[in-house]
Amino acid sequence: MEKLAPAIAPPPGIGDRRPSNKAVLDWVQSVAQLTQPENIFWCDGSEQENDFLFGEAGRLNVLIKLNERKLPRSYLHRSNANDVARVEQFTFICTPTKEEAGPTNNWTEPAETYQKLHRLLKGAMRGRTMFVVPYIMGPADSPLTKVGFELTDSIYVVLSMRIMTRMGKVALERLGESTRAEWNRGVHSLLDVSPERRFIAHFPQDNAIISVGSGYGGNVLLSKKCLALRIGSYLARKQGWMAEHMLILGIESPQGQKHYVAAAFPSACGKTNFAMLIPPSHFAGWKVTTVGDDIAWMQIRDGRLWAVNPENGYFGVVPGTSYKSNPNAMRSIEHDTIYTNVALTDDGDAWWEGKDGAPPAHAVDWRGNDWTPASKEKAAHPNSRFATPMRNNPVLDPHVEDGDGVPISAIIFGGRRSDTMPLVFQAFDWEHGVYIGATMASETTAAATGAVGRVRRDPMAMLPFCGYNIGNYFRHWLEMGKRLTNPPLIFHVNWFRKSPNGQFLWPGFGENMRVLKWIIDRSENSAGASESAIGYVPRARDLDLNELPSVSTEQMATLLSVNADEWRNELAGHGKFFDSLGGVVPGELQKQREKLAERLS
Ligand code: GTP
Ligand code: SPV
Ligand code: MN
Repeated sequence: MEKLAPAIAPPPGIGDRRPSNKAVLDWVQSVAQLTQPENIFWCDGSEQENDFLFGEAGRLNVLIKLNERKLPRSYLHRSNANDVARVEQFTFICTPTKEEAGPTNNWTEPAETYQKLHRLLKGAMRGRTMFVVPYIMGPADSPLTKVGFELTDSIYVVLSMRIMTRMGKVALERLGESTRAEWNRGVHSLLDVSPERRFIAHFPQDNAIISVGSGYGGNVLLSKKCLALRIGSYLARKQGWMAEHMLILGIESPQGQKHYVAAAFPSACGKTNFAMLIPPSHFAGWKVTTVGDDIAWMQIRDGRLWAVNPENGYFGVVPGTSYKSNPNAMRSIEHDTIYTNVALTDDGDAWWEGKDGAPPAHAVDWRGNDWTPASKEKAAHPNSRFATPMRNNPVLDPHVEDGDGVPISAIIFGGRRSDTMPLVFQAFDWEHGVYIGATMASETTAAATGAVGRVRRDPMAMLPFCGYNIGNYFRHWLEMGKRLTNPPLIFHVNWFRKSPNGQFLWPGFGENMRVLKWIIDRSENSAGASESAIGYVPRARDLDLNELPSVSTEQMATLLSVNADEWRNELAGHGKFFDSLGGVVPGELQKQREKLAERLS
């Protein structure tokens, strides 16, 4: 916890490189006048600056240095125990009218919200340092790339932003001198880290974000969910592109044929793991590479959809990560990583539930309390996370810096469903695919505060991230489909179907390659499927299941089954969801639901 961290005093040459854009300088001055920091630290993203700030963060107990031999240049951060995940109930879209925010967002009136937040920010940085963090989202030379500035009183935020974004000089160069340039204004203050004074407010029309009262990742790294998804989706519709909660991966055959796919799974439902997949030994010569693990910005070129990853690092779920489940993630977090809310072993190592090997005999848990294997509490918080630069990833795709992006052959939706949803199925066409995305659901996870394991509709995995009216968002998807002459095929996957005794039926992780291979083959027209009421479903013989010993024939049949009773329930769920949106759902999607009902009857 760092709420009490006092102002820092940088030596000459550090923290004093003021940008020259007049609009930025004026805005920083106005926020400083409001928040009254002791001093302003102008970040340039340099190595010296980073070293200095890590040193200060250690000195001020904002970060704990981990064992240098085991985890070089890596640190542990503990957030406040009341502040461990995204807070959807305190997240607001502040458009001039409530209709623009739509039925799925919390809305408050912009002028009133500014007033309320400015009251909270008044003098909030007294005795502290305000950091100015310039950053870009997207490769330096991409037409999609956006400039953002985050003003924050948290050193943890600054150090994390340097991992998660391209930060510093590169942003000032991209911005230039024009006072009319488009850039995002982000203001963050910890205040007193109280849930009573915790608000994440977005002003899409102003390209502005104000986040107060939290010090936890997704609430305060304003580049990520706030800019790249909420404000991003709003800009994307206006400007004719897409901002999506999707991983992007490349898959290359032994013959050198390469495809890219993008996949939208809700928070903590497997994007990072899928994006770093290592094919099982049976798939000798196949290679999977990561473009991105959480966010895709996509545009149309030559009738195809092209995607860039706007981020520079991964803010990934730690628990369950091991050399067995995700070796590439493990290698990525062996150095230069900030861990948040994991346990600390007596020899300065990081530990979490699901890590390889035996648990330590003693550790300090994520709250800072003593922990032993006999403890009832978890050592690491279920939503503990790593922030690690993407260059640490041993399978980083070589085209990750390409400004034009990579061409997408397939879009995959998916969620955590114990029942109903088969392992994989394919939409009949784009419009049907949009329906599948619009009605997808998932059991809730620890990534947001609130109940875990409750099935909720999460359209395109964007429920918490769509920065405008969800009906218009669906319309935008339908419009994009009309402009695509060579659209990606659309699929739905479910790694999480369970047997009646509650065991996962599918081994998942690397074995998901078998599903990915079918998806790729379908886009090359070289794999079979049977046509069902819900879409094209592979038969067991259409999948490569060789050397997959852990799944019996009966299990496989269940995994691929479309159960009529379950689907009638599912259909009713779709209807209830559409009704709950109060008339904003496009007619095309209502028609899709009627067609599904007919096929099921
Ligand atoms: P966000 O960063 O919150 O957007 O999440 P994400 O979608 O990137 O999820 P991630 O890959 O971090 O996975 C979250 C959890 O799901 C972890 O605990 C994983 O171990 C688990 N998981 C991922 N893939 C699989 C799978 O194929 N099968 C099973 N059973 N669990 C999986
Ligand atoms: C998610 O919850 O989808 C995340 C983590 O990717 S956070 O950045 O905290 O939102
Ligand atoms: Mn995410």
